[in-house]
Amino acid sequence: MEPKPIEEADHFDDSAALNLPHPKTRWWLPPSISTFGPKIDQLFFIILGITSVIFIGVQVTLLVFLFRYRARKGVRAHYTHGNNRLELIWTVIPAIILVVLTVLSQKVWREVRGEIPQNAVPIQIEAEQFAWNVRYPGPDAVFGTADDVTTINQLHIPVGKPVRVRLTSIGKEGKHAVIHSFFLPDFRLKQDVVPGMAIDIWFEATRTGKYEIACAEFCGLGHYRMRGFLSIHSPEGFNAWLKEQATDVM
Ligand SMILES: [Cu+2]
Repeated sequence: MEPKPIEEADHFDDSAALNLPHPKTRWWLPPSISTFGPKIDQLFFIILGITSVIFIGVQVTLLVFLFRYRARKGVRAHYTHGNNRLELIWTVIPAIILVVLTVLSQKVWREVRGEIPQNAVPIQIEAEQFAWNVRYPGPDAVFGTADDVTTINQLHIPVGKPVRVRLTSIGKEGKHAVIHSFFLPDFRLKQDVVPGMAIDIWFEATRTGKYEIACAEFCGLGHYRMRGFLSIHSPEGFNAWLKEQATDVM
């Protein structure tokens, strides 16, 4: 099922169905719902196009040569020193393609991994074996105080606003701090969570709905159940949710 666009789903309700890949299209990419997702997809399609053309060209040439230069009675093998012009062509063209891809990728990379927007909503996520501990600073806007809002495996964010997530890995109750990977397939975003490091990422949703968070790094026997949920609200819905959570804390 196509996830509902913002216009139709601006009043997010918590019982909204999880957006899972449609059985018929699940072999392909899920629709992208982040601001930078379409740019990453575009790069992917450009690279897929170039490599497909080259792959087919190489395979066809291979077959033609296999047939044309097969062993035949009375025909001696021909020794060649190579062809400088051909070699120059098949060196320069890939070099140009790589430079173009580098420039295109760098532009997207800078957006995704560069400076985090100043107005981003701050959130902290501590990954443990085998859950995502989500923390909001609460009404005082300071992390680590009594009014912090915390959830387990439930990340709530507003649509159309950048969100900054600080990722850390913790070992609780005798469990190990290990490497996890915070993966939002629908956002085209994946970031390793490394013990001893605090890694900031950011993203902005372009539509509301409920999506999955996966741990994409094998982190122990319970790795398969390290699944979280991302609920994308309208900005008003998000504030209402946050307020509700904050009063629960008090
Ligand atoms: Cu994990």
